[in-house]
Amino acid sequence: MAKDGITLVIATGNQGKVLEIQSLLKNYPVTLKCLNDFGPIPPVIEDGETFDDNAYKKASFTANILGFPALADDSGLVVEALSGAPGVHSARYGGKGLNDEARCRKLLKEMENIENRKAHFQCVVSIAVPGGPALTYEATCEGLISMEMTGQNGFGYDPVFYYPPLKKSFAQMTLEEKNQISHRGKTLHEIQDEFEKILKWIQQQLPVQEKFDCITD
Ligand code: ITT
Repeated sequence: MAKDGITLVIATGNQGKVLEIQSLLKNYPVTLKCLNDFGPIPPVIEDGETFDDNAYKKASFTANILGFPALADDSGLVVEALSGAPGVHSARYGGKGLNDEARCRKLLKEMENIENRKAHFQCVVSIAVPGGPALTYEATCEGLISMEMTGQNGFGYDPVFYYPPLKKSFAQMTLEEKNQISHRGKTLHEIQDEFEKILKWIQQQLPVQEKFDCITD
């Protein structure tokens, strides 16, 4: 499918998300850019109380600063036995200094001796235009917190999130397998279904480019 004039910025600093979103939108008529294609921009303060709040903040902040429509994802792992933690704080669980592996280990430690392993990933995607409104899509994926880390693929909590229908952790899946069933994959599939309408909506929101004639003599 030919790309058309609309540029959409994938507004995330998380490379794992970039790869999944690029793969899900690669055949659609839009030019995808990521934050690395631009100079450094200030970080968004993610102080919203919900995934919706934070997704909207990231999308509209990026669209306003860069002047292009932007798509942001706010997501996280919601664990039933931990009253929904780490939830909206998934990226900062355990404190700022931890990496993905240390956060997984902390979660497994918290879950030691807990029988109820039920959890779900939640994803909210917001698509915003500069200075204007935003569209919101969301989906979840149910699974279990495993007893140990398994698999090498993906990012974040993938090694501790076991998906019973495929008998694999997210980190044991290929990108394509994960994108079929994950919270982000399902959200992006909904977006794919409406993509033509979304592109029309974006076009209507963008200011009309004025044309100026040059005087050459
Ligand atoms: P951006 O805000 O720049 O998009 P981030 O990583 O900080 O990057 P979030 O604030 O949405 O993103 O935090 C989401 C965290 O939830 C993420 O860092 C992972 O730890 C976890 N997470 C979300 N989706 C995941 C997935 O598909 N697999 C594993 N962990 C995931």
